[in-house]
Amino acid sequence: GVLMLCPMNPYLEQELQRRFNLFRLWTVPQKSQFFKDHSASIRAVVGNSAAGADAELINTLPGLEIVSSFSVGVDKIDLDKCKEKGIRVTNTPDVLTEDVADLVIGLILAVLRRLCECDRYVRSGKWKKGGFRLTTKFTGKTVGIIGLGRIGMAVAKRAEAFNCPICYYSRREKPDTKYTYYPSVVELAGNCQILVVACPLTEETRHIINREVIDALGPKGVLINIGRGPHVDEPELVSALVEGRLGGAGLDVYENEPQVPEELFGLENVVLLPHVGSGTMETRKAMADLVIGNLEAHFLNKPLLTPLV
Ligand code: 8YV
Repeated sequence: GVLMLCPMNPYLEQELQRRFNLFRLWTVPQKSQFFKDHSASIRAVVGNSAAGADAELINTLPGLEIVSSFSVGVDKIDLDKCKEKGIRVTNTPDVLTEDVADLVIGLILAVLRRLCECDRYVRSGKWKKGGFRLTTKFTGKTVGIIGLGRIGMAVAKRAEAFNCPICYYSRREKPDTKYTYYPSVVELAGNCQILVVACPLTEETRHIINREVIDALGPKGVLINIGRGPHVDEPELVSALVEGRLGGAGLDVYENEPQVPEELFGLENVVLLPHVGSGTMETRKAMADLVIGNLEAHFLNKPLLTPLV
């Protein structure tokens, strides 16, 4: 049996249903009874950015062999516990890199050029009473990237086309890039106008955007978060934006999704997206095919396509 933890993608659901004995956890009326009846037969779990195999679920499923996540981020999975128990883990890297990097550029332009506010300006008829006020140029601004992995590199490549100097923070300096390295996030924030969070969420990167970093970025700085909500100390971000201590923000992720701090709703220098970084038809299909491909490889004793553990 394969256990899907929450609804993610109709194509994925349909293809899993076709191949396996599929259980949909969100449709189960009585979870404890369900686990009593089926725990022993469940060999695979399919989760995503919202729901993963935590220690409790892993302990409930004695026959669990593989966790295949419909996401690149695996912060909802207890990787140590999986390692310890010999449970395999796969994710969906690469196929979503371009969409997420594209969206970073979209968010930067939306914040600096006030695209959403401009659209509202036209629709509400305000244009007839006068033209839109001036905004801020993107081309040539310094872009700082936290995490120069697949997504971070794809953001850098795009920003280079806008003639932006690129700098980055990561645990270690990357030997084969020409981008400027800063050994701390505060230094990075102090030396860029646009700060992009593109690293995995771990114990070390939780609240990597704190008050000190926000102050270093300053009233002309813009924060872009396409990583995970908990990368940011959200109350600190909200108060900095409300008090004008930070120039603006483009956010795709939040600490407590789908809850978004309502203080942000009235701010025109903030663009709020509902976690759609990978949300194109093309990419979600490719992600689904990877989830299925990993499960099939596992059950056929073949090498996994994108193994993490
Ligand atoms: C979500 C993501 O997984 O890949 C990730 O880490 O956050 C997204 O792609 C997607 O919304 C499906 O839940």
